[in-house]
Amino acid sequence: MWDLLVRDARLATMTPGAPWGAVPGAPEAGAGVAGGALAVRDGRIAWVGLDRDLPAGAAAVRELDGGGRLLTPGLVDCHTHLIHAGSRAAEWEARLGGATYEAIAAAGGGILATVRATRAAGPERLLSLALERIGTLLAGGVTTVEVKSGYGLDLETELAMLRAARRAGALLPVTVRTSYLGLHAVPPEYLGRAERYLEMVLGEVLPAAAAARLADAVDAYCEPHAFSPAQVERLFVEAGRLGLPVKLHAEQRSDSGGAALVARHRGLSADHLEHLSPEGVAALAAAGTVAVLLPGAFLHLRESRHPPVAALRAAGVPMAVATDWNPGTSPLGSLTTAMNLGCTLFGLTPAEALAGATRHAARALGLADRGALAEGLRADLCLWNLEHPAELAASLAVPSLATRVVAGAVHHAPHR
Ligand code: DI6
Ligand code: FE
Repeated sequence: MWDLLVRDARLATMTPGAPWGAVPGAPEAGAGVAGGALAVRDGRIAWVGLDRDLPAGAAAVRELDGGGRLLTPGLVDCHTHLIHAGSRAAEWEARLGGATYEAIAAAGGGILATVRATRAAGPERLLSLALERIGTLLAGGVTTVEVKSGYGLDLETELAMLRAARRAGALLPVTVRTSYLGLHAVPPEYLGRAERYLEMVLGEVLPAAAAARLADAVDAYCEPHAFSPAQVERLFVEAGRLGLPVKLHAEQRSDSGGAALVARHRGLSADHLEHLSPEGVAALAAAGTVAVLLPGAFLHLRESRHPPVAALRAAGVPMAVATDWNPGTSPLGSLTTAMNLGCTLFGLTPAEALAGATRHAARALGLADRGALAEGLRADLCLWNLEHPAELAASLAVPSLATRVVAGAVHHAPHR
């Protein structure tokens, strides 16, 4: 007896081997597998296949009629800064008028403007912002989301951000994974003393976040105007001592060697990568580190240099796509829109974009238990009011979601 059985669905399983994934006993025909069924027991996928191959006498407590509609793994947004207060719209206006991101940051705007607003917000406000924004992502089909700190930069506010993320994960039907991003910018009280700030991060905030189990991973921003590879390396060594995996904002505005650095530390992911070199591609491939593409930031910053998607593809580097939801460079709260931009701006195929928002995104978070429709994986599912899997990336509208299933529990839309 199963807990849940979805029948007559078009399956995009996103398992490896075929663009939209394979189904036991059925060839994938270029648009997912029609006439599929999927069963759930104890929050996990217990059976996937063709409706007509269901075992004789198969029964479930609850049945969902797919009605021929598309069933996919729940979406995974593996890179966000969605907890932040304040607005940076005026900076965007200034950039439209010709100001550069680095010049605005050097004048005390940029990340530090958001740090001021976030420090002033207080924990209750941070939680309500987190709930509202994660709610927006859930309505778009997200079932797992990563949330970074990095707009507090002091002990109290960094931990408050991570706690708000954890709390939101406990209150909403979603998995929240947290990353401690202490090396995001040098805070004003350490102006001109970046090394002292690094000592404080290594000596105080990182150990406190680890001891309170508030961080699932450690991230940093490696750019000439942020932190150097040598500084990031010290952070990664310390993260390794504490047993925390690492990831890195790398090669976004320049080739700083960040991808090779994070690969050397067996990092989960290298993110952005517009300026990634051939050596960086090879390093990611050798380490099995995921390349996370963030086309929302490329668009919002009006960049012209593309990440080397063809080289990453040729080298077999798994490519994920994420929103990078943040107030300065990627104010984007729709993962399917990020998928669309990944295709239209970076040249991903629609199937690569969906793999990038499911299987590869789960891997970028170190989660081996989700991201595809396969027996034994967590039953995080989306049933869409769509027919063809490419529609998810093709549309710039919020795609119509009928039902989200999270660890086997059914949530019908709307989810807010
Ligand atoms: N992610 C980041 O952390 C930076 N850029 C990006 O894409 C800075 C975000 C910000 O300006 O607040
Ligand atoms: Fe980011």
